[in-house]
Amino acid sequence: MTSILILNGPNLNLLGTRQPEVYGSETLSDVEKMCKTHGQALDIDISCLQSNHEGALIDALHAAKSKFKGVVLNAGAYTHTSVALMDAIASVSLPVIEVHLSNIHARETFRHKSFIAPVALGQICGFGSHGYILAIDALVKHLAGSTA
Ligand code: DHK
Repeated sequence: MTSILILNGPNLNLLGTRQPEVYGSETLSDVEKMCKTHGQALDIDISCLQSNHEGALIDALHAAKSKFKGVVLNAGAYTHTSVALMDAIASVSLPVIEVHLSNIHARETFRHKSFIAPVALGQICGFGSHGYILAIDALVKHLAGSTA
């Protein structure tokens, strides 16, 4: 069965209470449940992980290589700062889709730069939690195409 990792970075554990006007009122657990339910409908296995630590996210990407067919990644603020995460994604050669709840391009200029984008399959932002569903669908379609 195809398996996908949903990987969330710093502060996303606070979803629901963290700036709901920007990030929405759903909790991370709500978002993860929604992803898992969507996975069941598509007959794919969805695993979820969140960490506030850059190294833990890198370790998760390294480990993902042998366990998952692709990753949906919201790296939070590390998106805009982390060469190490960019290198980890490039090193594992797994398809990674970058997701953000908010439209990072309509926010402060420091959020316009993504170190993830150049090594990601694509970027989805501005659609709230639905972005994770769009990313899963895009990844599944990509994986079907790459094995056809
Ligand atoms: C989440 C964060 O934590 C921010 O640091 C990013 C992203 C945007 C989001 O919209 O999901 O800048």
